[in-house]
Amino acid sequence: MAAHVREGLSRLPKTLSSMYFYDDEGSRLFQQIMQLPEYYPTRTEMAIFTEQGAAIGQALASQPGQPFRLVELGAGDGSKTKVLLQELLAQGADFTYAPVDISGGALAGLAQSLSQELPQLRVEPIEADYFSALAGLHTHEPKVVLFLGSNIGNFLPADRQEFLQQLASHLTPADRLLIGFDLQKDPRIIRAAYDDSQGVTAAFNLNLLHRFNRELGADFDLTAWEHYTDYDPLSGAVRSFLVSRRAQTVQFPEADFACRFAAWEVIHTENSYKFSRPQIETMARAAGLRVQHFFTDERQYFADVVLAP
Ligand code: AVI
Repeated sequence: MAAHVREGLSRLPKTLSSMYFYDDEGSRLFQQIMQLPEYYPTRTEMAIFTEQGAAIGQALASQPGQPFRLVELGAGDGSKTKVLLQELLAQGADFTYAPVDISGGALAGLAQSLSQELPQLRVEPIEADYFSALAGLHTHEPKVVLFLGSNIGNFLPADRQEFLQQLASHLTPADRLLIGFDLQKDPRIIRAAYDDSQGVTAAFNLNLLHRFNRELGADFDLTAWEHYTDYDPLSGAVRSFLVSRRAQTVQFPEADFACRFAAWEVIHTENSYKFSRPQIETMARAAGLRVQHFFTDERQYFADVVLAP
């Protein structure tokens, strides 16, 4: 982390990786974000699963009676996935759920809650990064890979394409991918989702600085920083920043590094891309995939897309 922070803050514009948001406090704040009235993606994806679970289940379990492995990349607390798991079980699908995460603690919590809520479910958690997990799956069963919650929106376009291509390279013709995409819509609705009235998203962004104070011994003065976010409908990107309210120098003793900030200079902390259907189809094609089903909500805010090689 120290090396990344030093490298990111030596660039212009200064940048920090959004992967550092998710320490214990950041994960707690993200749980709160998902409940906010302005943050529609989680609720909307959940509604798609609740209202169209039967059709989604059929699209995923494409060959009736054939056992398959349901691999979820970045499962989190699994609250949305549980709706889907319930639906598949109700349909009598024969599958093993394999949540993938680099955090053993998160996987243990998920496995524990699943054993209570869905005791009939077979669960085989995989503690690994996404591609090691896919490469290490020595099974002849077809697999269905889930990447939900518009996590794909947090990649830069080139990284996103590379990620899709890598995912596609792990799929055989019988395999399927289900990806959640947040769709382009009224720009004001999108912007409000990342600048909520209770300031939870601001706290989530500022927690990065708290984290560096805690873990790298940095001396960020939190009163001298603000959360700022914008949405650009042309690129489809929500970009989040931390803004330095005054000229200041921050020390990172453990990284043997000091960083100067001009007044109102920003640190770019996150991208959350929003997509159109034609764009999703083009991206899929470029990765050697095709869109088989496009499940969306009434307002067309979010889409869960089934892709096949
Ligand atoms: C995890 N990811 C999909 C969230 C998003 O919407 O980009 C993270 C987030 N950042 C601010 N609010 C939510």
